Parts: sequence; C-alpha cells; structure tokens
Amino acid sequence: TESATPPAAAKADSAGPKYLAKPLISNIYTADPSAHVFNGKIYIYPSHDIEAGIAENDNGDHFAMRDYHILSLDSIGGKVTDHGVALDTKDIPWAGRQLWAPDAAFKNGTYFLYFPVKDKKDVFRIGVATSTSPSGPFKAEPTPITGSYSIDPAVFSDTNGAAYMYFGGLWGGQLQRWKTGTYDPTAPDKKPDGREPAVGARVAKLSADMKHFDGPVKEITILDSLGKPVLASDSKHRFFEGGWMHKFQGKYYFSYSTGDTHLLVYAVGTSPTGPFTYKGVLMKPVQGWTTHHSIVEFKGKWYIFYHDTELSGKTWLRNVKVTALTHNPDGSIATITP
Ligand code: FUB
Repeated sequence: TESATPPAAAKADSAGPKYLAKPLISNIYTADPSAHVFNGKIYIYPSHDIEAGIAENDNGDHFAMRDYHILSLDSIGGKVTDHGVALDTKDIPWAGRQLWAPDAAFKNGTYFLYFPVKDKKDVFRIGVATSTSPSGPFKAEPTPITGSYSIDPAVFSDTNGAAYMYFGGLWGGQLQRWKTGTYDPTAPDKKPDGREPAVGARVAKLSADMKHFDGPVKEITILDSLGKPVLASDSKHRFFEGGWMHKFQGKYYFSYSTGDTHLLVYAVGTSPTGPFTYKGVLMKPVQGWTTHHSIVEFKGKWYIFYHDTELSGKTWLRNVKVTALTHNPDGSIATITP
C-alpha cells in the first residue's frame, strides 16, 4: 500500500470546486475513475496507465494497461491511498491484453470488480472478480461473463436492489463490430452512414449473484428533443464510450463520452434501461483525447470523477481528478468547464 498526498491546492470540501480539480495522485498514472462510496469512504476503481512504448493508433493499442490499483479517500481533498495491485492480467485465465476501464459493486458482503480485457483472440470481453475487501485483492472468475463484449462496464444498483451493467465503446472498443449480435471483425470501425441510427450503448440486468447477465443484452436508445433516435453521424450527441448511470430525484441519468468530439454529455429517462432523452453537456473537453467519468453522491454532495493528461501531456498517460457536480432545480446539470 502506498500513500500519496494530494497537491497543496487540492484542499478540503469547503475550499470550493475550482480548487479540487488537481491530479489526485502522481505516483502512478490513472484514468477512467469509477467512484463508489463503501463503508463511508470513497473508493476509486481506475485504469492504471503505463508507458508500453506502443505507437498511438485509432485502435487504442497504446492503451496497453496490465493491472489495476484501487484508490481510496476519506474526504474530498483529503489524503489519497493507493492500495497497490488489486488484479493483474496474468491472474485472469482467459485474458490476452489491454485491461481497460473497470467498475465495482457490492452485494451481500462481497465486492465485485468488473473489467474489460481482450481475450486471447483479441476480442474485448467483460470479466468479473471478487473480494471481501473494497480495495482487493480480487480473484477473477475463470471465464468472461457469457454474452458480454466490448468495453467500459458500469454497474448501477437501483434502489429496489436490481443491478444493471451498462457497457460498450466504439472504434478501439469494438462495439461497432457487434451490430448483428455476433462479432464481425470486418465491420467498418469508423464513419457509419450518416442517416443510420447511432450504435447504442448496451445494458443487461445482472443475476442475483452479480456474476452473470440475467436476460438479454439490450441496446440503449438516445432520443433527441423531438423524440427521434440520435443518428450515427451526430458525433456531438451520440454515445461513444464511458457510460455511467446515476439516479437523481427518481430519474435515471445516463451519461457518456462522445469520443471524437470529446464531450461528456447526459440523457435522462424514467427506466434504468432507457430510452433516454439527450439533455446537455456535463463537461467540456479535457486535455487529452479521451474523456471518461463517474458521478457519485458523498455526504450529501455530488461529485464527478474524471481524468485528463495534466501530468504527462500524453493521451495514454492520464491522471484522475474530482470536482463538484451541480444538479439545477429543474433537474438539469450545470456544465463544467474543466
Ligand atoms: O482507458 C482505455 C479507454 O480509454 C477506456 O476504456 C475508454 O473509456 C477511454 O477512456
């Protein structure tokens, strides 16, 4: 376990949001922060970025991560603890390469870590690992979740106890190759026909043991303000990757990255599986190509965890940050300029 003291400017909650947007740790590079409150503390489940010496390409081969470190903090602006390696690719029997953005959940005394990694055929699948501690170490199940594919799992436990996994990511995340329900490596990775509906994120209900899908995988529809599905060519509104679900005042807020237009946006619905109506921009572009976030309520205040490349200036060596998130009285979310 290593500890890292945040930079002096990252002061306590009362200091206000503008002082919070500093790298949370600098001893390792971290990205894609999925934050949860467990046992009164914030636990962050991020990707662990490394310099693998692989040239940057549209496939994302330069994101060649091999393990996860879990972070925790007692308060926003407080000391951040790096709990060391929680899961390594070498301990996932079916894994090939690229351990990308994870998420976590808790049920009946067990913590679950959900992770995307390419299998030995270079196809992204989503696996699950368990632990009795929120900081791990985690033990991976011997096979990926049946029916899972692509990247960026985000698990949401509803107030009635039902849990759902949101997943998917375009281009390097391979979601466009699953249009027919089976893997098609010949599907064009980019530039879909301008008039076709956007490829949607996926959602599946989780089984009672949290280790399987309970029922079919469903494609999520994002509607525009006229009630029409967002088109594939509408790159400022369509889903790209990094989905997240939070519930606020009984409504379901599905937020995501628009990828090549570098926005974090949100859409709202009345069911956890959608459809969701596009509402606006959560966060303007950060430094670096990717933008990926999570939203969590902690001690009565809402926060957004995200990343940028402040420490390295390199898109594949990112650092996680946190800042305040404001729900306006009308249910809209105030746009954050990072
Ligand atoms: O960290 C690798 C990938 O970059 C994630 O899976 C995407 O969401 C993007 O942040």
